[in-house]
Amino acid sequence: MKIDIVSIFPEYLAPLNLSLVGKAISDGVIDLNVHDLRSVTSDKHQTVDDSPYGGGPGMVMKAEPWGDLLDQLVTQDSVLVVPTPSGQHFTQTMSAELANESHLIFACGRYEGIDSRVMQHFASRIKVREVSIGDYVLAGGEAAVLVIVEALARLIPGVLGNSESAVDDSFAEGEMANLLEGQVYTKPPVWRDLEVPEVLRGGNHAAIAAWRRASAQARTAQYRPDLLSDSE
Ligand code: 6GU
Repeated sequence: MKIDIVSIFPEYLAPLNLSLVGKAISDGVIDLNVHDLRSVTSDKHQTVDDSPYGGGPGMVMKAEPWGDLLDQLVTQDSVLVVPTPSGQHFTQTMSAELANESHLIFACGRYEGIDSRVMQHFASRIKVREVSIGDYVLAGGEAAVLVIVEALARLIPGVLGNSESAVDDSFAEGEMANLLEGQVYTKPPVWRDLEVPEVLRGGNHAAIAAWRRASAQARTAQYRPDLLSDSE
């Protein structure tokens, strides 16, 4: 998969070279490039923003630099992803959809957002998705892109090893679908007087599966009762 990220703070994306995404990049599974929006400006101050039409506080990112830089990156197969608190909620389903694409371009807005004509124009050429990672406001799209790229990268075939498979994840498909993951334990069997549940230390696989399901249901009831079906 090819990923291009456009930002006025390209250094903000440096952590993508670490850990799981970093490994996928060095393995050649992901071809990731970060671009500085200011590289296409030609004025002395490398201006990328201006005051909003209609008045009001804050600044809006200008259409011209975005159009010029995106023109260099866009191909027939590109999907333009625009992180914004006013976008569609990012979910595991959307993550899997994006993981299936061959080319993602992330446009990181700052200030009050990007001139809407940029999204309108590129929507007539390629798929455009405006995406929010939750109900809170960030100062810019960069932190959201770190979240979205890490979430989708682990769904690309070959990125996770067998031992780290994504099939058991909270929000994955299957028997535990729509339940949060329950409690997990490792050695030692007793730590500060706290014991690992007896059933997990035995070899009864049906009993272990039942215990895990009950643990997942209890956690879901505590934190996300909205996810529980009537039968649960
Ligand atoms: Cl994707 N961007 C910004 N700036 N703020 C957000 C967000 C995205 N998602 C939630 N808040």
